[in-house]
Amino acid sequence: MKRVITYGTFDLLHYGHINLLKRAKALGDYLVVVLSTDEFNWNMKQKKCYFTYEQRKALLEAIRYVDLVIPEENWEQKKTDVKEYHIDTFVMGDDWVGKFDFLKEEGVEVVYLPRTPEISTTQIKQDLNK
Ligand code: C2G
Repeated sequence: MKRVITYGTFDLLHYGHINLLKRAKALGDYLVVVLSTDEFNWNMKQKKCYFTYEQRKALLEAIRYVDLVIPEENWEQKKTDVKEYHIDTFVMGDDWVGKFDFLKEEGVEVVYLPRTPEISTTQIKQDLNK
């Protein structure tokens, strides 16, 4: 049982997120998604989410590739998360390339996947405002 983990806000869920989750799940058998809480988004990522944590969690739990959704409350929890959830592989989009290589020291494979081009929550909001 190969266990994979990934992190994100996943607000205004779109096909770029789905592509990431699909490819992450394909790297193992069980996918843990660590979902940024509203507080973490606002205080640490300066992101104002359209959907609340509970709404974003429900959306993610409805995705066939996702096995478990847990909260992301700070930048430091990754080291403990990978131990607590017996993670084999950590996956993020390549906008984060290199940022989490320290997890290799925990015996975790670190994989950065190409982002899906042209789609982003920011783009969606801009297009809707036109
Ligand atoms: N993503 C993607 N293609 C896009 C948009 C997003 O592959 N067009 C990926 C991102 O690279 C990320 C995941 O989808 O791996 C979630 O994206 P966000 O919700 O924007 O996540 P982010 O705000 O980068 O949070 O501790 C890490 C942070 O929580 C990551």
